[in-house]
Amino acid sequence: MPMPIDAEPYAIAVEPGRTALVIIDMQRDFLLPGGFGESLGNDVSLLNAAVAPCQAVLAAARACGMLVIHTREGHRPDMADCPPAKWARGPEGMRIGDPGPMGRILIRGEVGHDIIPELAPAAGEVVLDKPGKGAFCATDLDLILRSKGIEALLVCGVTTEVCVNTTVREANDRGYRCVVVSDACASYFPAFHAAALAMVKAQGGIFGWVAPSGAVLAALG
Ligand code: C5J
Repeated sequence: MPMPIDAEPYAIAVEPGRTALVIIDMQRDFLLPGGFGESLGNDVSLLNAAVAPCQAVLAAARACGMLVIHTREGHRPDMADCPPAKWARGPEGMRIGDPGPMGRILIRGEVGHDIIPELAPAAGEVVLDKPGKGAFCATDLDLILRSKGIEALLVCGVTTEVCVNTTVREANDRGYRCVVVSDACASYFPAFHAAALAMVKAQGGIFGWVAPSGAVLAALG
């Protein structure tokens, strides 16, 4: 049964069985002090506004049996999958792989790399480790989605202009219809958040649709 979502630039109907909720990088390393986000000089508290809307959309998606995918940006402990050009960002001693208060920054298996407890994945949900900003780069996400017959994505997470936007662009080019849940995404830069949402829905929805969590909840409800 298609669910119409009151979105911009126009309403979009999605079928729960052919739609996945993708929650991007709601990791301690981005949301809490001492992680990668802060190591780059950001005020991590700005991201926390997205937590409650994400929780609400996650609960609704679970209730209607939707496929849920949680992504985590990070690297192998030996950092074989971290390109030097990425590693070299940020001040020395606060780079990917360096020790921080939550373990080595952005390294798989460390406390900081994991998803915040408020959005902990449930048994059976997909947890997708990605080395890049986009969730399709060097991962099996496309294979998972196609194997499950998914054609539309509800996208939440952080940050709106980096990993959310990159993933939506990758997904759009692969033929998925994407709805970005505006208040369930956040950025260290409010202006970038607004611009990133505007880019998605501009020109008749050039990369996808944008809807607040209230509209998504009303549709899933
Ligand atoms: C960043 C992300 N901002 N998850 N990662 O480096 O957006």
